[in-house]
Amino acid sequence: MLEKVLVANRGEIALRILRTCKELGIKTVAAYAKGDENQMHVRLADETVCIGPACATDSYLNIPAVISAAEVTDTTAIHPGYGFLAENADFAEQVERSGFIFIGPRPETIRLMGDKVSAIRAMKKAGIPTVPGSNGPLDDDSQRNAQLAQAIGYPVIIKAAGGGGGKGMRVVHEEQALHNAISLTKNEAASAFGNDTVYLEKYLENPRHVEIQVLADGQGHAVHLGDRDCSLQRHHQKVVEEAPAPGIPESRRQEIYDACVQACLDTDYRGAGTFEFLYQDGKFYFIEMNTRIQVEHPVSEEITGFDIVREQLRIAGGEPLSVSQEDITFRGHAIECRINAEDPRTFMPSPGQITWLHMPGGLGVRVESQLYQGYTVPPFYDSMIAKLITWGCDRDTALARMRNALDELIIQGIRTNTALHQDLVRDAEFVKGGVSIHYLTRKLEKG
Ligand code: MV4
Repeated sequence: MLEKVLVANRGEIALRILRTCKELGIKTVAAYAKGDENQMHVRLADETVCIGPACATDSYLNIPAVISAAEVTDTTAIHPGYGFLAENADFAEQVERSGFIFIGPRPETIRLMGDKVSAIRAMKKAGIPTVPGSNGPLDDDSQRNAQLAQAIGYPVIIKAAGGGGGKGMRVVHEEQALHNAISLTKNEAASAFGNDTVYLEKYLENPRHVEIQVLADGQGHAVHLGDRDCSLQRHHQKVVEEAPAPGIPESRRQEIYDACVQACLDTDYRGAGTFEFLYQDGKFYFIEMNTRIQVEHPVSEEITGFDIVREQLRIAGGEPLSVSQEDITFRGHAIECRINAEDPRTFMPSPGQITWLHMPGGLGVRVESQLYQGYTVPPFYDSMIAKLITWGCDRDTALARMRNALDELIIQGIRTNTALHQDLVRDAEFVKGGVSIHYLTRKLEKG
């Protein structure tokens, strides 16, 4: 087992990682930015190191600062959490070259998946269903590109290989607009990602976002922890997630699970990972792979009773997977609501001090949050301040418990999106299950 883990993150995920380390008897180091001295995980860590000013570029994103913190504390391994340096292949490489263990996939894997063109190629080769498309970079031959788009059929979508998570994409409805869309996306991609490679896919007009959680040890073993539906999102920010995805036929589900596990084995994947799919008309289409622990991992933990962070730490320590697929059983349904410090009308961040706080509780209710009464939400980081997760033996029970949990939640002093969640868990279409990625945006447009 790892002796000492440095947590290179903040907020709820830093606390989540710290808790499992403590549970396993692993010593902890909190690498924190100025202003985060009073974060709960910093108070609870065995050692703390300030890695720079509040601005993330100079602290949580500062590779030399994080590695220096590991050096001065004689850390064994570094957990990057999500966001910040979690999917930075150069960081993972430098961590390893400095003699520390990076808790995550091998740097080559992070690099492979970071380039969406190479990720799609690798997954297609491993037998994962992908979206019909260019299966590679587009060149400057506008006649060839027009032929390709024609063959695939409009609408098509132009995506940047260096993008992901909604950045660097453009939908094209007709040949007339194609050439210009490619040029514009190329230019944007060059300045945003330093890589002007773009590719083309059939644009799926009304899909759901369904993803598969996997764990692999890089020693010939891989398992899946089922799927999650993350279709309720706004501006590419997920708002509600649930597991399992409602209404997917069992046979389809099993096919895609098997394909994902096989792809992990084929690519010698190591660590926790997520295969992102679009799901439309009963079919799965791979779009991206995430090589990190994700915000929504608790819903998979709730339906399996399996600690994903614990397994990440074990894998990083060189141990084989602690379970085989038959040991993982699925029970009930889990839902997660992301509570953000934001204005309910404008969605602008709402930092400030929390003057009154009451967290919900009860059977099947889990709260993942760094908050406490008197906590000040700084303006420098992501506005997510809590995750409310409920479990029930079926979806209706999980939903009923979420209604209660949201009604019990009190956060005063700042504005939050709690009322939006209270509305969503009573929304007839959402309650039915299986809404598309456009549902929330359209609902908000209607007012
Ligand atoms: C798509 C798509 C439709 N067709 N690709 C957006 C984020 C990035 N991960 C991929 N995205 C999309 N790719 C094809 N071929 C629609 C989206 C998309 C989306 C995907 C998942 C969750 C929310 C979304 C919101 C808008 C667009």
